[in-house]
Amino acid sequence: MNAPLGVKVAYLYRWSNETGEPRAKREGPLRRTSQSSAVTGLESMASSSNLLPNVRPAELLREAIYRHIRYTLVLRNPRLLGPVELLTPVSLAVRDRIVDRMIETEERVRSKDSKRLYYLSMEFLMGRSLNDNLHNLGITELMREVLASIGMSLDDVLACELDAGLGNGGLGRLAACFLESLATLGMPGYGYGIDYEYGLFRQEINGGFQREKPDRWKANGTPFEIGRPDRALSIPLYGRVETSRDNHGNLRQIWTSQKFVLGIPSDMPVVGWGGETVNFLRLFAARASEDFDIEIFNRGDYIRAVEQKIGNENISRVLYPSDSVMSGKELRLVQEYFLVACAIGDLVRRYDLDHKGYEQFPSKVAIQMNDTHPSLAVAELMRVFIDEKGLEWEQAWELTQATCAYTNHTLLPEALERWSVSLMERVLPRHMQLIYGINHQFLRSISEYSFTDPDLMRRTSIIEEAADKQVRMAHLAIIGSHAVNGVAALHSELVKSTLVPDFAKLWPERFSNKTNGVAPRPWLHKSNPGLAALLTETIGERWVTDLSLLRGLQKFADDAAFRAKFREVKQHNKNRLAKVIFDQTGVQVYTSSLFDVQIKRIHEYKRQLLNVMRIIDQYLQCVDHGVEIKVPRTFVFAGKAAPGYWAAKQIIKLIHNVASVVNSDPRMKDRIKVAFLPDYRVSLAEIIIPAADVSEQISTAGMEASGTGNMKLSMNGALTVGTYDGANIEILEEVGEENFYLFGLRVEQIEEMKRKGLYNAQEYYAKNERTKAVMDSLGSDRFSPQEPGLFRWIVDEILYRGDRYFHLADLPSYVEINESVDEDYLDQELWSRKAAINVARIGKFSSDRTILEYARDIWHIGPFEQPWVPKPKPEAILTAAPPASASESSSVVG
Ligand code: 26W
Repeated sequence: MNAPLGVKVAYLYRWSNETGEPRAKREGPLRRTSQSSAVTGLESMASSSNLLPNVRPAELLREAIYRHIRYTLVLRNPRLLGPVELLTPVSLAVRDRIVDRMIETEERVRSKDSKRLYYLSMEFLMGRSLNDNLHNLGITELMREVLASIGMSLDDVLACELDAGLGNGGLGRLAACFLESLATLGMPGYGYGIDYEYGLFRQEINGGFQREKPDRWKANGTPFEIGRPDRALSIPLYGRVETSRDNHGNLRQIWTSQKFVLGIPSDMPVVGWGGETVNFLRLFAARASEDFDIEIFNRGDYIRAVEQKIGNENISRVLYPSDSVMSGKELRLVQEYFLVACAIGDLVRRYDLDHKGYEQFPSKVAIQMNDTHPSLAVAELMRVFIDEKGLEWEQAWELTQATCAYTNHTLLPEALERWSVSLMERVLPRHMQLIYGINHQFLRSISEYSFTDPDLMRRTSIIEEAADKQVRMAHLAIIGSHAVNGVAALHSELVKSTLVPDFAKLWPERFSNKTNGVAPRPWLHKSNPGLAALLTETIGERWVTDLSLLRGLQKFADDAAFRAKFREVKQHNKNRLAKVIFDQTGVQVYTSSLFDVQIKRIHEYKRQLLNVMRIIDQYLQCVDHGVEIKVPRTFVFAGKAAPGYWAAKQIIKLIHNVASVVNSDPRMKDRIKVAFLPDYRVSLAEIIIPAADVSEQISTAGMEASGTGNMKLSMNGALTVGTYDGANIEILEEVGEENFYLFGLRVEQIEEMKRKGLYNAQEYYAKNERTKAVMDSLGSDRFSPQEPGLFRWIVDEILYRGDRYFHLADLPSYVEINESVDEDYLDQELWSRKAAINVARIGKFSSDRTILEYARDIWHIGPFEQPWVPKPKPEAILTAAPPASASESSSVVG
């Protein structure tokens, strides 16, 4: 170390105390403008003042790392540490800077008494934190330099961080992008979730079959999780409800004899671009409480009592790995309630810190429910208001409804949550009672319509009257919310027209669309540095926080020099992916081939099978009919199948079998390669997406609510081959038909065929030679010579069992559109023009835009326009001091 640390720290403190008041108060508005920016202020101080003589940011950072090596890890020689060991001290050095800003952000919000948004979700797919945080603080290169000075590569350290894969797919990653946008926009928005010990399983491939392994994501430490045991909550479960009278003689319901489990929060900081705002994701872990089951203890059965405790810590053990079929398992219901009770307990406590009474609650708190998984929030808020705060039903209901909002992410009937009434009565007796109350009040309110529509009450009731009565969670969420939205224009229409038409008619003003988006910092600026640099060089840097500015690129699509650079960037990214493919799968691909990418969960409705059929078709055309393949392609697949989803797992096996036949057939002259990259996750997506030429978005129309991978790929210069579904439609509208490869049936056609029973797969089979050949190859073991009959089920499913996903109806148009892709790709100038136009016109799909719409229409949280955030300056990040007022309060981050 160069100089005694204490000296420099003293400098920093003195410097920050100069004005004697917190920065927030000096600056006024929640969002600082670039003129009044504290960062700018700090910058000028750092450069012009002599308060920090000779202290370079790199030295400060190195010292911070050394300090953690010594005092956190208790190790002596930094040069002897490997990348895994360095991950923690490096992260902690960055975290210290972030914590200052987190405290400052909280002070700012509290001093302004701003309305806060709480985003409740069972899933947050955060990926790796260190890289994201360095990036948004603008100190990645600085860190690279610092680590190089001790002989370490930053990339090696970054690669040691295990992804926080606390989600299944689209819904979980959307939540992560939303948090990033909220922080970048300077909005007080916080994520609340579960601190799963195991995230989504790790996928290994064995003989072409998926094997699930536990995801020990915490194994290398989680330095960005800041434990807050002092904020623990006690969560009641089970027990029974008794009726008694209170002091005023009123009837009160008392939930009693419950068991208790503790919810222990940890905060993951969420750093906005430039580091001005640092929000947090608060994750709760379940811990046994002293008095979980007091009765067993009282009976003196100590060992059993401890065993029970261990059992209760299972609540936050593992993420449920299905994103399509609800499990109906008691543990999942308990998890959902655990999240909701922790979140509501915590956010009400935070509200209580600064407010008296609850009249203002909805003007200070917004709760967004990410699908129905946290929809018990409606009942829990009612319980807290009535049972704990003593409010009357009517007022509690008004406040609850004005606070909550619900986003729907799927129309698939098997994914809609229903819980059996008997299970809910046992686990959550008080909530069941409240749900009956809510339902009763709702049904009474619509009773006037029963004269004209006697069936209306049965259809809309929260309780489904079946042999085993069920609670329909979507109905609870809709009735308990003031706003309900879908995630793409088509999807939001389908929510109204097919999912809940009765509610849409009752309350048309409650329904809206909020088309998804993705965060451009992680998904473009960070993960595609080559393209980012080209964009900045061409149109300036402001696109990073205002993606609509990418339009300025449009005229450069006609500039041959620009296109050449654009192609060069893509080539570089393809070379990098080719190495990863080889390392992970042993498949050698040609970097000059077209990279055709389908990366997403494996699902029949997403139709990976359609993609495979097309590959088989090309293969058969080539080897059986001598048709020349004009454009060499590399087909890249990645994605996990839910462990209990047999067909999806078989599709993974099929991809592998087709890959091994096609990749090794000399007649193909290496023109087609197929690779399945195992263990799809955020950090792998960051490598695949920048390298894609073609993005496969080929779901059966009406089934993909939105899609977000489609946006990421297009944003990175891939052209979409897609159906008229989800957000594909809006991407098509933005980029223009001539820059999008559209094929397949539309929703109305699918609906009509379903209604009239018109879809006959056997007809498609009989009338199309190539379709027939593909199906026959699947039935004939051509792709399973060692495993006879392996893929016969596909033929049965598609030809004889009605195929809900209309594969054969869309196969010919899919094959045909791919011929246009080939033709266009042969003309590289034409192709890169189209790809560049895609990037230029993709601005709508920034999650900043999405968040601004939620803020304006649903949450009523400012700012309502996107501010410009200046590029972060390392000096400011490294030399910023803790806020002067930090010592005044012991609990600044509440
Ligand atoms: C209860 C089991 C379960 C778990 C997760 C059912 C359903 C889900 C999610 C709602 C599935 C999901 O991730 N849906 C995806 O949400 C994305 C974000 O809005 C959309 O882009 C995808 O189209 C949609 O499939």
